[in-house]
Amino acid sequence: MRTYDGNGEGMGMEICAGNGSKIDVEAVKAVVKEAGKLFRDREAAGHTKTKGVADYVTEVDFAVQQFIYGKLQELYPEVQFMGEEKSNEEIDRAGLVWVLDPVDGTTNLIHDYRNSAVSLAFMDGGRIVMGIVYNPYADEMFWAAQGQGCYLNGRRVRVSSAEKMGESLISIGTSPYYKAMAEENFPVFQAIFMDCQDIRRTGSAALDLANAACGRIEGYFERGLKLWDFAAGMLLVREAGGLVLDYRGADAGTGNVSDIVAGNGRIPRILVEEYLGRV
Ligand code: 2AM
Ligand code: CA
Repeated sequence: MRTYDGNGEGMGMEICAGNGSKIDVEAVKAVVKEAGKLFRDREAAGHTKTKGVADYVTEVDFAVQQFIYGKLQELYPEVQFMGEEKSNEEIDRAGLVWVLDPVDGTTNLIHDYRNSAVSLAFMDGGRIVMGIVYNPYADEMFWAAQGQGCYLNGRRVRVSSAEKMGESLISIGTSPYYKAMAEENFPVFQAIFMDCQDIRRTGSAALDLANAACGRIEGYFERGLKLWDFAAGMLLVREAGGLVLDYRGADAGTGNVSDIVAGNGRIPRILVEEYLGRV
């Protein structure tokens, strides 16, 4: 990937993909922001379907996906579209792909807990080259492109510099859709809780990663995340100077399902070495 006018987040910023396609960053952000208005529809949020254990979808999820899909198809018909609420069997990962989670934090949305986001990544040849996480409740737009840094509402952000567990706020992921793992997971949460400043459980992987990218939390981990949960947030964290690892301490990849340990430049290593490596 190459970028035009390489001054980070500027007007007229474009992402140039391998095949000559040009993505207008501001236009894509505008589409995502517009879609965020659909989160306000409380009636649609109340119309739910169960996809699996603790795994739900609402009419808001479908509406957001349909809106973004329609707009991006109009703007970039050559780019494939992977979305949580559709079949993705035909996707050729060697090409250009949007990876969308229309609502990350669906359980929060159902409860009007106001901690959910749109997560949109752009992949070129299997690599994530742009990521957007938008929290419509706080009107916070996180954006990163490969080699360009990470930005929150236009301001450059970086991960925190904490090096010790005792000064760290850690967001835990309970993997509620794999309840059988609770017996292994909860003792680990307890061990981490005893050593860190405090723990949080937010219900949105994309926002946990965004919050790590801008230094609000030092670490976040969860097993069995799907690519659309973490694709955009992973780039945010890395472009903000942080780590996104798997449970063995290797750099996390872009597989369809992954265990993720993310955060600043130090705490994810401690989490893997002292707590999670044994899971
Ligand atoms: P969602 O809100 O888009 O469903 C909460 O633990 C995190 O895990 C959220 O980011 C949530 O995304 C995601 N999640 C929910 N169900 C999942 C499933 N079946 N597999 C993987 N991730 C899931
Ligand atoms: Ca979702």
